[in-house]
Amino acid sequence: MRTQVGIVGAGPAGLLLSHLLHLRGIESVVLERHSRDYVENRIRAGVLEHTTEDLLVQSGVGQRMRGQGLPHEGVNLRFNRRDHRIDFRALTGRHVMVYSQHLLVQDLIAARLAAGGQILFEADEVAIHDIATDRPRITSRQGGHSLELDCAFIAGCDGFHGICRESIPAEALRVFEREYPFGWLGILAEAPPSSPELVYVNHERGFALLSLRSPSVTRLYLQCAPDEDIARWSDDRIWAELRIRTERDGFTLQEGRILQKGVTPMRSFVVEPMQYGRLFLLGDAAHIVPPTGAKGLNLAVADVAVLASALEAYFTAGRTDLLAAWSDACLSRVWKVQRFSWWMTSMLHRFDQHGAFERRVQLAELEYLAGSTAAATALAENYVGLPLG
Ligand code: RFL
Ligand code: PHB
Repeated sequence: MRTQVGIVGAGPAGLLLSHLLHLRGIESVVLERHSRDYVENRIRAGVLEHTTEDLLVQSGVGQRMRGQGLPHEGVNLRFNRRDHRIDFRALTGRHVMVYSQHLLVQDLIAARLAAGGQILFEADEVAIHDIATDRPRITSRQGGHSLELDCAFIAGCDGFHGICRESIPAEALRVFEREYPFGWLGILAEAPPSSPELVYVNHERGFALLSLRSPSVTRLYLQCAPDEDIARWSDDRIWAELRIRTERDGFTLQEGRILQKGVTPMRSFVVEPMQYGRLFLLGDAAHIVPPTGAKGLNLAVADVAVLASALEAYFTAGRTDLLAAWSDACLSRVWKVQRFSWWMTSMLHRFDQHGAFERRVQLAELEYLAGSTAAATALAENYVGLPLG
């Protein structure tokens, strides 16, 4: 089999790249290790920047998001049992869109299949070869048959644990990494949101986050140990801890049946460059941010948007300059977003090694945000999304 761009991974990065390439008349094939049902129901991100929202609408896959997504014009920071609202509309003129990542994945799969696109689900033993040459190949096994795909380029959209990044010689990459001494315990619950907007809580027992998915389903997180045993968290214990951390006068936590629970470790991670020969690494394959800034999916979308234009310039005009500049163009944004995600994480979590001095400094930073338009604007413009260019 031959195609122009072989894409490994049917997460948001791989699917959106395939869709944008199709709109530019460029062929691609997506290989995905899991089943369609699995990727369509994996609960992850929920907040889309306005640039992500605009790109989805402009490329014709924003219809359901526009109908069912919830535009949010601010978030709340809760500390010392009081709320301080960061007003995105007033400070930046923009909003974010709350829309589940798994719905976006469903929308993208539907659009690709309706346009005759090829997504090969349950592809085993995916391996990439000859990436330093101009004839890279992908091999795999699917339904007992072996498959070989000759490509002009390969897009590694296979997430943090994928095989593409590992296929690059270690000496060609520089890795930047920070692991945090905590994780997030996340639940999805059948309960109306306790607050119409997200609430990020700094509490002496640890961070908590109130988010939502719809008027009847909430998404809640608690800071926990990075290797927390979820079996030790009964539903009652989760609700009791959430009640303590989110306490404020006049606030009632809405509780309900817990539909799903899980623990996510937190890390910051970047590889440089994001390209080797004819292999490009996009999204979580190239970088991970801690979820406190709600940025992972949005960064993946930015990588994809820039690469789609560079590949278009190559296939329609033979230009290689944009492909050569792609990694640097992405990394400039990646590092700004890393900084923001690290900063939000540092400001909002409990660090066991911190003493009374660091705790006072953390609270002073939050007070400063609550009282200064300049500081609140810096948070707001990063949260709604920096410009793509
Ligand atoms: P994905 O989504 O991990 O997709 C990679 C795909 O590659 C497949 N794959 C392979 N396929 C074939 N062969 C192999 N060897 C393969 N190895 C892997 C996988 O099965 C998968 O289908 O990466 P992608 O596309 O780069 O997308 C990144 C986003 O998923 C991620 O950054 C976000 O979910 C992060 N994130 C959030 N991002 C936001 O922008 N806003 C948020 O509010 C937000 N909240 C979150 C989050 C991530 C979380 N977790 C669970 C990590 C909240 C959480 C709890
Ligand atoms: C979510 O709704 O899953 C969510 C929202 C904001 C974050 C992280 C996750 O910062």
